[in-house]
Amino acid sequence: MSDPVIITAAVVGAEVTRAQSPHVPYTPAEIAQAAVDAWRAGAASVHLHARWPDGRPSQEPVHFREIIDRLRAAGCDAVVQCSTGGAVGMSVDERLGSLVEGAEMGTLNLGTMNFGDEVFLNSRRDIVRIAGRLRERGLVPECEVYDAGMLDTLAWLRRQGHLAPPYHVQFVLGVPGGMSASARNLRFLLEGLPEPTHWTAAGVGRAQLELAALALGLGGHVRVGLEDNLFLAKGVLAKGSAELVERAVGLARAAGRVPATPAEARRLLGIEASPAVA
Ligand code: KMH
Ligand code: ZN
Repeated sequence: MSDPVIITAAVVGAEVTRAQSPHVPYTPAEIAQAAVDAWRAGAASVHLHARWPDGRPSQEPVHFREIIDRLRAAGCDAVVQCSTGGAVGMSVDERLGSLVEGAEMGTLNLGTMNFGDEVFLNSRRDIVRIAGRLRERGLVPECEVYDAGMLDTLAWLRRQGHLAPPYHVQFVLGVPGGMSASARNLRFLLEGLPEPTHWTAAGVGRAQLELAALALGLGGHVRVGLEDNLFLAKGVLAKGSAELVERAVGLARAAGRVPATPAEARRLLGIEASPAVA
């Protein structure tokens, strides 16, 4: 029997805009509602970014605090994972603003890369600093891997004692500048994972569906949502991340996998405390 599958909803990200889709949430209330809808659709975990009301990316603690307060007030007990990646061009100090009380996990991006036409900077010194902050706060790191060499950085972090098992790796494939979202690439990356690791996969753009199906078949967890993909089908915008989660739930069941509850996700990820919800 494989583990239940943790479906993570990445409901907003830092890059997609309302010019691309009217369904991209911006305000803390909209982002919280998108997270609650995704949780109702079957997501056990939510990956959060924040925005200013005009849509610019925000790592302001006050925005993250409001999103978390609102989703808990709505009875949502999903695992809350806050992005420390933020948006390209932000300083590490700014990026760390997301790690507010109520966060349970934080992302740890494992290297510098081209990100579209820009450069997403994550020096080894920065990575160690973010890993240290996650440790201080008792947050579970989700290691974001976009390219094969980042697994060597993971190995280095382990050797240096910056990360403790079990490890949790998110393969984000299909970012222009990182590895493409192919079955061959995912299989190759999986060969480089240390034990014990939980892994999950997110395909960018139209690869979201295919990579989710592949990850489900290989025993992994999946991430879907508007951060990575705005479309339900060719030319059909998803009305929100919940629709993409619903589709992932259907794929999981078809693959003989059971979507994890938030409590099961916490057990798998080693998160001890449960949040207080309304
Ligand atoms: N917005 C990307 C540059 C994360 O959340 O940690 C970084 C990102 C990764 O989205
Ligand atoms: Zn993100």
